[in-house]
Amino acid sequence: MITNTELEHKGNLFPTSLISYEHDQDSISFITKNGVRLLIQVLRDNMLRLRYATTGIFAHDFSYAVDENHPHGFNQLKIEETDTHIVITTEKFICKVARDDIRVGMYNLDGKPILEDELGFHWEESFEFGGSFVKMSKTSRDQENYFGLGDKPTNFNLKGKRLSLWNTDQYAYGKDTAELYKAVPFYMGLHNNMSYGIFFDNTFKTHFDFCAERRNVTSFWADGGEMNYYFIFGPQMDDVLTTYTDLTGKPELPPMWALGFHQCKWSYYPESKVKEITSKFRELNFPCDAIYLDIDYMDGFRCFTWNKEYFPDPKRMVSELEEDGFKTVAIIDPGIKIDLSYDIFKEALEKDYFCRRADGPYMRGKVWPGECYFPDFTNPEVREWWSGLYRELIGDIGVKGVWNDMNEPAVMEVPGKTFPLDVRHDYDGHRCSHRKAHNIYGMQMARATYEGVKRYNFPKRPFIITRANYSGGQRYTSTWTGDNVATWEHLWLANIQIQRLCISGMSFSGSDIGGFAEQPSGELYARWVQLGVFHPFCRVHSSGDHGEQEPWFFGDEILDISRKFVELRYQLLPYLYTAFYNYVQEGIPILKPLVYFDQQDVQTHYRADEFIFGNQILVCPVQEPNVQGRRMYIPRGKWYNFWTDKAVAGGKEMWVDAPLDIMPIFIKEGAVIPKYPVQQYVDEVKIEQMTLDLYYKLGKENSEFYEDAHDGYEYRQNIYSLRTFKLTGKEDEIILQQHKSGKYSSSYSTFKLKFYGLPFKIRKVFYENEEVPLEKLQFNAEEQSMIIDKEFSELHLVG
Ligand code: MIG
Repeated sequence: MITNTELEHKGNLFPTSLISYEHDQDSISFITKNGVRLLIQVLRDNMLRLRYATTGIFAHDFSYAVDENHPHGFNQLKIEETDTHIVITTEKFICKVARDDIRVGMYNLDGKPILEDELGFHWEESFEFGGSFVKMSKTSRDQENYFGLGDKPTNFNLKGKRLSLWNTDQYAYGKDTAELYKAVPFYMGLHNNMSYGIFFDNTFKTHFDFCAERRNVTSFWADGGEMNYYFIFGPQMDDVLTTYTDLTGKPELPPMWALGFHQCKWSYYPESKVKEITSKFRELNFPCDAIYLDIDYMDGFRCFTWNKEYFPDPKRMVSELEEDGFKTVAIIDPGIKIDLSYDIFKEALEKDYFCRRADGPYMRGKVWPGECYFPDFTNPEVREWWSGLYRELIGDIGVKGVWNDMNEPAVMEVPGKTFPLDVRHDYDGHRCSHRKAHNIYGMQMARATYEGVKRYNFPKRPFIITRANYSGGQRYTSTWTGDNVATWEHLWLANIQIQRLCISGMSFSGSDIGGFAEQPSGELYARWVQLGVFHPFCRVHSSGDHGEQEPWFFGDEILDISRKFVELRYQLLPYLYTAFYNYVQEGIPILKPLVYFDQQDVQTHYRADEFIFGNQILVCPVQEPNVQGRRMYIPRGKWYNFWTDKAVAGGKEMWVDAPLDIMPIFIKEGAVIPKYPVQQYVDEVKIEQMTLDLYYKLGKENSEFYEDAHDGYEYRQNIYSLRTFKLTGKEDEIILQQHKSGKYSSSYSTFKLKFYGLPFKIRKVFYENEEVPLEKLQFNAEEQSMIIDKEFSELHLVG
């Protein structure tokens, strides 16, 4: 562990002056007098990769994070020499390497500094583990701010923080807990309206200091491995993030039911209890798509078994639940009970699939089943075996989703709560110790789970949720923020953590709504549901010994408020699904923190309560008890209060009413929001008509609406529909144009258009340039609505 001031660190070694460099295609290799090699790879016009080898020799290049199909290639590369520097210029920015000490600086094309090395690369050799602590420091500008790093439970803006990444089971963690379940060594810096990203792809324990130790220095370092990082230039944050997500990969579309409301608890058993819960949802008309089985469904916590006393016929139960519109999701942990009468244990033992200590014994640790061994998920053969274990659970019994927990990996009652560092791993043929494999263990488990669920659920899409993860893990799985607590502070944290995960490439995430540990008041529960329905993953979960957390537990008022918001989520499913499509296609985060939405407005740099859901809905949770409203910042532009339809001009903070049944929601002017009718679960009813809510704007705004079969893979064969709506508002006219691509044909034939904020009364409607009498469109003057064929291409509404 390095805690001392960098400069006090006597053991630090530094590169000396450059003796030569070589350029070969996309790579430039620099070598210093003391044998340090720096390899700069030009991956895209806005992305370089920098690797340093202290001995001049690089280890075999391998990364779990980088998507093998990531786009790369550049338009321009120029290399020039000056007296002091070697200068690399791409189409987007300039990188200078100093002859004196190979310190690196990045500049925009006008020569303005984006990011410059302070000490730059340095390292400290470790005799103990036979590698080096590899370190990097950068200068920070006064106005510079920092965002990212995955699930960290701290202020959204990271300036002034020092954090480390070491996946840890943190029951009831708190604000500023340094290490949580995930390791996402990616952050974005922003100053002078220029944003850049750093992805430090090193799976050892990593550390980040954002001006905590020294006001004008940011540093990152690792307890081993290679100084290997990617520099991505924006200047827009969305360019940085989509480039990062291109590099580390995007998931496939989830089945739409995975975006519904989910109910979970540790644990629902026996079968009669599960049924009692699901029936109650239907009886109370409270929409719900999934029910979760936590560890007690198993036989003595043995993975892939069932407790036959509680669940005598799982296949029948799962299919009955399915008939009632519930998908079943079951938990699977990594620890395999040491038990020679347990097939899976025996097989793994025979095949030598368990992790071993340095001298040969198995890694033995206590988790829920008692003493366990742990499969080495970093071995491709083990992953393949693990995938195959899902045959019965998914293929035969019909469970639709799998929940991977405890995969930090967590071990009970031992120092460090995880494997000791000497444990050996295959690391896909790059044998190493746990020091290097720890942070990707959970990701590789989720990957094997994904492959298995996908295989046995095919041609339907898989749903996986994991607690531990590493950069790139978004390709395989969704995630949640682990064991939070039923407090107002944790509601505040959940809001920040999910926004942070969204700008760390992991949009498909949510918190345990209501809090996992302890019990929420009805008020806290309602406020948390209000926020949770705007998170990409929406699940109530709680720990069994802390009472009930079903929506009806807190009385009718809370039930009604919760239902009202969950119904809103179901209405907005087509909008959320479209945002998901943008995430899957382009890497655009589903939630957009205000700084991401409008980085030019410096007011946003310290804002974290408010965020944009999708592209056009502004949301701000209420995070304290006993209030009738709150102050919030409305970003620049004009917005409509969703509840009152009143327009407000943004760029300022204002008071917004929010009694308990209201959470502040605003719609961007010009938006076209697609809505479903309320359903009790996805695909409960055939959609006969879609509603489009149109919010008047003087000027233009584009909106999108993506659809497909909600499950399956036909969308990849062009069987989807992507509608782009272009709204143009004038003083006394509104024009709506539609462009459609893809071959999916939806079940409904008409749109119900509802207008908000029109400054005129609609007198005439032109449909494809022909006037149509208002009655023919079932025009409703009071509601400002009309019915129109879904395939229209142009509409003019004239006042
Ligand atoms: O040691 O499976 O975060 O969601 O309910 C606790 C029981 C293990 C921790 C998970 C939580 C889950 C619980 N698990």
